[in-house]
Amino acid sequence: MEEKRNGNESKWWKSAVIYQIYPRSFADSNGDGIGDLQGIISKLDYLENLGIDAIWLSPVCRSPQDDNGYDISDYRDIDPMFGTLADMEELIAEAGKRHIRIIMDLVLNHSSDEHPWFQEAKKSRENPYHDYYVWRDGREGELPNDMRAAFGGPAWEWVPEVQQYYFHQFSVKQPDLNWENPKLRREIYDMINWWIGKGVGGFRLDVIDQIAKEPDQKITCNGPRLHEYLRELSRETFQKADLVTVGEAWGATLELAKLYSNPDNSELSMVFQFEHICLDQMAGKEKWDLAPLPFLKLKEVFERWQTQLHGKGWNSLFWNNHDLPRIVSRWGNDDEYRVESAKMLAILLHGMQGTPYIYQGEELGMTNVRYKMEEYRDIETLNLYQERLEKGYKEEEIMASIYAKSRDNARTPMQWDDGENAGFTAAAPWIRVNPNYKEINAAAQTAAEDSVFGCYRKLIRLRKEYPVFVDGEFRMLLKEDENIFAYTRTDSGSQLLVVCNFYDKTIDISLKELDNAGELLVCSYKDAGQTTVLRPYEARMYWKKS
Ligand code: TEU
Ligand code: CA
Repeated sequence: MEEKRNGNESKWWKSAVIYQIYPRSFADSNGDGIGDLQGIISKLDYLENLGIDAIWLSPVCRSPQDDNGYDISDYRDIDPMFGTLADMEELIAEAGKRHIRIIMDLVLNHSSDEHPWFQEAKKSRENPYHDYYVWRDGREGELPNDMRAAFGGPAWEWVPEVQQYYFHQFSVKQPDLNWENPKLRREIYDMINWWIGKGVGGFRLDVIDQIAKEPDQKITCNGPRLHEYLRELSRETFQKADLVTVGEAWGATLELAKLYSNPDNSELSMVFQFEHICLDQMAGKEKWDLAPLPFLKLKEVFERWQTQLHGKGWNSLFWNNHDLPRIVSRWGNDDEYRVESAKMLAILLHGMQGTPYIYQGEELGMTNVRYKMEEYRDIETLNLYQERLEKGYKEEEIMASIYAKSRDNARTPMQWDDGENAGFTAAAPWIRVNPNYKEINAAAQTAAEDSVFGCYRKLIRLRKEYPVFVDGEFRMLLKEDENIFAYTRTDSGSQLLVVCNFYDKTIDISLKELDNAGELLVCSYKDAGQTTVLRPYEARMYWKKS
């Protein structure tokens, strides 16, 4: 008989705000230019002051760092670059004292080719670990099919020792794991339960919608056995503790999200879906093929996910992560209206239903960078540059795409103060610090109520104070308006009203809900201004008893 599952109705993570740390770029404690666990421990008071409830750590397990840790060679040890298992246990304990949970990033779709499993698997077809990975017979130079890897090149790599190809959706050093193999799945579950035993508060599941791949049918996302695997994974691990789990699912649709985040807790708490994130690229093209943001489409996407998951699942709410450009540069204004637009984007997102995620530096209004090519570090960016040069793209075209969409935009060091290297490290940083750190840094903002930091801290507190943030029903207003994003959230006893000018023009707003809007909770400007006029990037959030 299946264990009784506790439903997800009243879970802690429904009123929580989760902060993502990219450890390599957060805080360096030992002067090697790379962020580490002791560095994070030294910043827990800052995070407690911000008011967040959990930290999602990008991977810190042993890794050759081909993809900055998303290529794991030992799932049960910490990479010496970040510290030791003892440091990890100290971080879990110290965060716990501040009522902050630690969420591990689980990379279960693939391992590093330096993992002992793969080192064994490639020795022979009879090796007991051979079928932990996805192999196809063939002849050197005749690929099993024309599938391409996300970081460029074919998705197949020849291994002479076994006269076979192995499948890799990402880099050649990230061989895909074979989830059809129950022995592999058991190894994964045992490892997860080992981390649960260490007191982690949850897991982020890297490209989890790709684990049921079927390369012979050229299927990567949403394979036929995906939800079977997820239900088994949840049953064998996550349901044993009060955890939050969030799956990265670039291929998620609303219907699939209802499976992933089913309130019966049969799979995960929620997923990161990317429909809004993919709007500013040319249809059917890559993220590098830039297009203006279709604002009405953005509103339609948010309205659909807010209304159709209400009571049927749970949304994650995010603009940023370690793979995405910084939102204030992408869809705000990182020049004259950087502060106002960063706050507007925060107010717009944090009024919605779901669990908000703050990516390190987002709470400061950190921006994108425009570096010389030799200053970029990300494998995806470096491969893109070479690939498009070889295809004959002009250098300035390629750089325009890199400035707009490189993952390194999110990976420049956290800007702590206006001292050397922005207080991130005493050594030469692994990647250059954004030169605007003298103006944009935590020290300049943590004491200022009207800073971007102050706005995020207020929004986090409001989510705990007003139940309507968690339970309120979403209703879009002014659907056809080309500049204003406005909505209400309503529960039995109150209403939240959010009105945002998404652009840099001052506009008059005519909205009956403004006539009796109630208390102004937060605004992207210091003063409230005129009720029916929205200044550039002006956002306001009102609350009233209904
Ligand atoms: O990202 C999955 C993924 O598809 C992204 O790499 C996306 O394709 C790309 O960023 C779009 O520009 C996850 C991790 O978040 C990413 O950091 C890893 O590189 C990737 O998986 C492989 O583990
Ligand atoms: Ca370090």
